[in-house]
Amino acid sequence: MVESRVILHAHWLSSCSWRVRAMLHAKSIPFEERPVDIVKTGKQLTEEYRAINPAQKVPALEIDGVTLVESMAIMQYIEDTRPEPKLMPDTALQRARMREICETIVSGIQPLQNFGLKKHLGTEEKFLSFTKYWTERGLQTLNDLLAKTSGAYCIGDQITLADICLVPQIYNGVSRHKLDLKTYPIVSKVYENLLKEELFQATHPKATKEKLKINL
Ligand SMILES: N[C@@H](CCC(=O)N[C@@H](CS)C(=O)NCC(=O)O)C(=O)O
Repeated sequence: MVESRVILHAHWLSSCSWRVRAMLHAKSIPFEERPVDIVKTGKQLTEEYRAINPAQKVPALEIDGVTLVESMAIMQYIEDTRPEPKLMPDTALQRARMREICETIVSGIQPLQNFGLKKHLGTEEKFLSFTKYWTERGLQTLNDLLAKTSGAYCIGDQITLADICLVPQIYNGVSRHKLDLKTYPIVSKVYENLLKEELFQATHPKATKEKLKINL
């Protein structure tokens, strides 16, 4: 394997960035996080950043001499190249269950609440009601899926990619969209269990903001 410095281009509060940050932490891969200001200055929309990620979004990961984009592709690459500790279940059925949860979040919720949509949805009010609707539908789906699969975590008692997708998305919903998790008791229980894990405390946006000395 080519050895090189690992650089995560990310935003401290971005849920997709948190997925990759957690993945790197779980696998004990040392990395440098380079902040991309996607909120105030819109650095992601510059030509300079486009050369890093053609989608002009975070995250992007420089690893093993290549640059990877799309958080799920990055997570799978890390899992494939650094198999320990294992973050995928053993059976094909459980891996499919894990991906149902990942897809519900990655395709079904996150893109429909990404703040990049804001300027295309007219008013703040329209943006908020649009994102709230799709997030709530997604959370209901997750609650139903978790009823079949969860133990302490999304898939039984093993931390998997599903948990790494779940925590950042629920944190977003609760902190930004002020969603009440009481309506989704299984999501709420799994989320609370996961938040206690060192993996999510160490990679939490607040810890990251402090570590990177980001002042807002
Ligand atoms: N499917 C992409 C989504 C990336 C994405 O939407 N990133 C958001 C932050 S979580 C972003 O960069 N938003 C800024 C924008 O859309 O301009 C992934 O999983 O990496």
